[in-house]
Order: sequence, then C-alpha cells, then structure tokens
Amino acid sequence: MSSPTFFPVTEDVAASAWVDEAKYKAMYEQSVKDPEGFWGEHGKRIDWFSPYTKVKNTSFEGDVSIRWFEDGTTNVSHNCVDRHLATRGDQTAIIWEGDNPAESAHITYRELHEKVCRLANVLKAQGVKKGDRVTIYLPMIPEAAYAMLACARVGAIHSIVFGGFSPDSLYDRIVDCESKLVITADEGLRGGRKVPLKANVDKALEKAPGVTSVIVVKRTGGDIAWKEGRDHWYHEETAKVAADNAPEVMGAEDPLFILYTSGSTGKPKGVLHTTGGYLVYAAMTHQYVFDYHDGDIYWCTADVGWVTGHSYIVYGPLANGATTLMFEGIPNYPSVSRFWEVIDKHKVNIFYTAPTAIRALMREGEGPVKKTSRASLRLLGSVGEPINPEAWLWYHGVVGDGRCPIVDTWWQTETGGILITPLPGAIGQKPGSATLPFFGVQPQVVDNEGTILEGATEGNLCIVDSWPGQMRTVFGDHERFIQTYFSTFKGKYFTGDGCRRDEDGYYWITGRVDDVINVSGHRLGTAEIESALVAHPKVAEAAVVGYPHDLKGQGIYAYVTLNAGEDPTEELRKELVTWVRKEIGPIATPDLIQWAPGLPKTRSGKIMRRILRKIAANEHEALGDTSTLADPNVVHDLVSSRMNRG
Ligand code: 6R9
Repeated sequence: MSSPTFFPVTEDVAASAWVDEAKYKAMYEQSVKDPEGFWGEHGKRIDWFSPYTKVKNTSFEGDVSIRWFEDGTTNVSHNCVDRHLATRGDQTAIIWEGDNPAESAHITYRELHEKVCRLANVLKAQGVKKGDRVTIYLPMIPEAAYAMLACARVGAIHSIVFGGFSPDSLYDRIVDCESKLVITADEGLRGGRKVPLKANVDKALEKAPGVTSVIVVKRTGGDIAWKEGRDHWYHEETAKVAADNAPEVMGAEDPLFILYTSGSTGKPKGVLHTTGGYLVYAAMTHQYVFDYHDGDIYWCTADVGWVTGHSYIVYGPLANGATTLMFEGIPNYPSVSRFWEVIDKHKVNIFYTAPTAIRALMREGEGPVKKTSRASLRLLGSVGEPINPEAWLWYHGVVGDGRCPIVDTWWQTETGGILITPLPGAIGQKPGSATLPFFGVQPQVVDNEGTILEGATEGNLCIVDSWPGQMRTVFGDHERFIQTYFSTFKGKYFTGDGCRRDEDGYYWITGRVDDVINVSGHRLGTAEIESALVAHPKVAEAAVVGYPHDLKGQGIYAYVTLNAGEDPTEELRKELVTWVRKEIGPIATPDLIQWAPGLPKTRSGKIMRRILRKIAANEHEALGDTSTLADPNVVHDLVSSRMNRG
C-alpha cells in the first residue's frame, strides 16, 4: 500500500484555527495587492510609543534599502515583557527544562520583568549604550533570554554565538562586530557533559582586547579562570542594581541583533535585523503558523544560538504573551524518550523541531515514543532542512498519533521569520512540501538566466518584494548584502535555495544551489571548512562538498591534497578531523576525508565542485559535462579511490 500523499485540513482544526482556507486566500490577496494597508493594520499588534505613519519603504534595486514602520518608536523588551504585566503578570512566560530531568523551573512574566530589568541595569553600569554590541555565548538557560531582552531594553545590539562554536569562531564574531562586553556561563551542560564556555571565552579574548567586561552566569560551579577587573559574576552584579529599568525608546529601524551565518564565500556574515518590522513579523507568524492561542504551552527545541531560537523561542512567543519552553538538553539524554517525556511533563500543545532530530529518533523505533502519552499535542512543526516524506509520515503517524497537522516551515536567518509554510486551518499538507507562502511573501521561480518560470516548474527560489522581517544589511558591509542577495537575479531577493513548484502551486524546497551545506540543520559554508583545512601545515589544497547522509541530511565530504612529501596516513586523517573541530567547532566535523592527489579544475583553475559532489554521492555515471576539465585523469583517479572505499 502506498503512503498517503495529501493530508487535508480537518474540520475541527479549521473550525478552531485563526484562519481557514477562505480567510487565508482573502488575507493573502490583500497582503500582496495592498501591502501598505495590510501591514499598516497588522503592525498594530505590538505597542508603539509613538505610532508610525509610514508603513513600507523598500527597494530591491540599486543600493537596496528596506525600511518598515520607519517613523514609529517602540522597544522590543517592553513588548515581550512589560506590556503583559497587567494582564498576565503571574502567568508562566518561560518553562525551563534542564539537561537533568530532575531540574526545571517556571518563570512568570513578573519574574521575567525583574530579571530583565536588573540585567539591563548591569549592562548600563558596565557602560553599555544604545547601539553598542554585546556578544552572548550562553547555554540554554533562562539567562540567555534575559540577556537578549536586556540588550533590547537598553538598545544594545546582541550577537549570539552558538555554544558549540570554537574559541576561534567566537573570536571572529566578537571582533567583526566590535563587542565590548560578553555574557557567558562558567560551563554549559548537554547530555550530562560539560561545555567549557568560560574557558573558550578566555581563549577568544586573548587576542581581542576590545572586550572590557565579561559577565559570567554560574551554571555548574565548575573551576574557571578569573580575570579581576574584567570578569564579573552575573548573580553578584544583578543583586547590586535596581529591579526596575525604563526601556530605551527605539526607532523601528534601530538594530536589534546581529546573527552570523554562513554563505557561499568568505567568513560568516553578520545578518542584521532591526526592531519594529522584525518583531511584528516574528509575532504574527508565531501566532498564525503554529495557530497559537492564549494558554497554549509551546515548545521549540532549537538553540537560541540559531535564528529559530531568536524568533520562535524568545521574540515571537513572548511578544504574544505565550508560555515558551526552553530546553537545555539533547533528544537522547538520559534516554531517547526524552522529548516525549518533556511533552508529557509540561503538557506541551505545540512542538517545533528539526528533521535531523526526527530521523535520529525514528531510528530507535516506535517503542520509546509509544510508551509516552503525548495527548496534549495539537500541532507539530519542522524547520531547518527539507524533511523527507518518510520522516514526515513517522512524525505524523507515530509522534502525533495521526491527529496533529504538521507545519513544515521554510525560512532563513536572513528572512527573520517563516516565509513558506502551511497554516494548519487553511492549507492541506503534502509530506515534504513547505506548501504555500505566508502573508506578504511573493515567491518566484527563475532559471539560471533569470527567466521567470510559471506554473509547475523547478528552478531557483527568489522573493520579489519585501516583508517586515527581512534582514536589512550585512553588519558593516552593505555592499556584500547587495552582492550576496540582490545581484544574481537583479531586483529580487535570491534565497540560495532551489525549489520545485507543483501543479497545486505548492513549493518543495530541494536544498541549497550554492556552496552552502546543511548538516543536521546547521548551515556551513564549504569555503569556511576549506580554509580551516588549508590552514593545517600539511595541507596544500582542499575542496569540501556535501553528500547525502541518512541522519544529518548532508554530511561533510572533504577532498584533501597534501603537500609534497606528506604521507596520507590514517593518523593524519584523524588529525585533520580534530583540527577542523578546533578551528570551527564540532558542528563542522568532516564525515569523510578523501586524499586527492589532484582536484578537478577548469583550465582557468576553478575547482569543479559539481563533479566532486557527484563523486561524493557515489553517482559516478552521472558526472555530466567534463569537457572543460584541465586534466580528466584527476577525475578518474578520484572515482576509483572513492569506489574502493565503498
Ligand atoms: C530557519 C533556518 C536556512 C536554510 C534554507 C534552506 C534550509 C530551512 C527548511 C529548509 C527545506 C525547510 N531550510 N528550513 N529547507 N525545508 N522547512 O533554518 O535558517 O539556519 O539560516 O538556514 O535552511 O536551505 O536556505 P538557517
């Protein structure tokens, strides 16, 4: 029997959801025909200190300028915290679930207010002013949310660096945005293992004298080094200051945060998001996509080090006055039932995770899922990479007991919020398809020459007009912003993703068409990994590609050419793997390293990655046009050694 390929919206879901099919169609149509009117209305969902009179002022041409609600003033921390105090001060804002199942906490909106105000006052006491950058390098503890909101409160721009990044990666990100202050913890705790966060900060700061203060949260109480004058305990400093703080008045276009993300070339870029449009978009998508209603318990399993954690653990849910669950641990600790146990423990209604986690848990069979109830679940979400239909069907049938719609949400760090997704009450689902655009989003499929493709087709995914959550620039490098996103297809935002559109207008994201790879939902630039490899004294040249990987979606495949006279030993292979982990972080660990006496190049010296991708994927028969190769023997050698490895 073949698997079902269409899951229509059920009547009960449609009846209780914010929008049904007819309403989606009407709202979508208004949103693209009259963006001013549509967003002018929906912009009011947040509090403004002084209201905007201009709604949209955007251009994808020339210098590219994106401004939303530009003359309004507001503050994100006020919207996520203060404005809820009157109506829901005693409601839980954050449920924190520790790595250890015996540890959890409930933080009310009133408590959140005090925590955020105190930290805001500490930041001010340390000399942080509006527009200054603050780097946050924290584990998944409530202090991460306090830190984000405290920065927003005083008008500082936060830059969160994922705790899995190495001291070198942290250093690059601190220096690029010239942070003066870093907020970290003594150690993180994941799956029972300690992560030496403070030690990593110490190492990063050896070369970054611009950082004058480090605020340290005591998480494990482990031994750490201390630099008098620079390092301060979070608990001591927050106890010294007042429990109240007036939020800074921010322009809608004042920056809120920088988040570094990998692209196809060069070092990671600082994606810059601003205040008003970002918050309106994060909050609105959170409400409609997850069909969030007052009282729901909502859980997104991402880390705040990624954009999903920014928009859908902290900003979107808190702007909506939701109860958001923050999980410190990992899916398989202490057992592979952990996710489902947490769902039962906290009666989670809405659950949002990544395909890589679903695939890993699927491998463990139904048993660990079925021994839990999950009766509280109403809706499931997926993000980070294409979800294969097999994993979708398992998520739907086993985790959701066939009851819960799945929202497969396609978006990017750059987009600030979800762009293509089902709305649970309006759009029937096809496993593997992100389905249709959210309000205000106009996707377009073009071929490599930029010709617009209509109807059922396949090509490069572009977005033709702005939406409020869109990034505004690359921090410190507007030219790179224009080059990266608006020059491939003039006048359009190019996503870097390929897609197929079917006869029903549904979008199926097929993955990156550039040199970005997606490993377990984490974005990595092949160029970054290559430059880490060639930094090793024995390596002459390296080319990195993604290849299909059962659990991770894509694995990292590195072709390495050694310097003359170096022996390609098993020991050196291991050394290179460790080297890359140290240079970038464990998420960039190469899965396979193949010794390559030569790399396939064009006569002008360009590495032909297309061929390397095929060899890595074991698709030796489909290498395509090899006529431009400078030396065809190179390919022959690589294929035979790949085949020998199986
Ligand atoms: C939110 C986030 C963005 C890239 C994006 C695409 C892939 C994300 C997806 C998806 C297919 C989905 N991606 N969600 N592909 N279906 N539902 O993940 O941001 O880390 O910047 O990655 O992830 O390739 O271009 P980010």
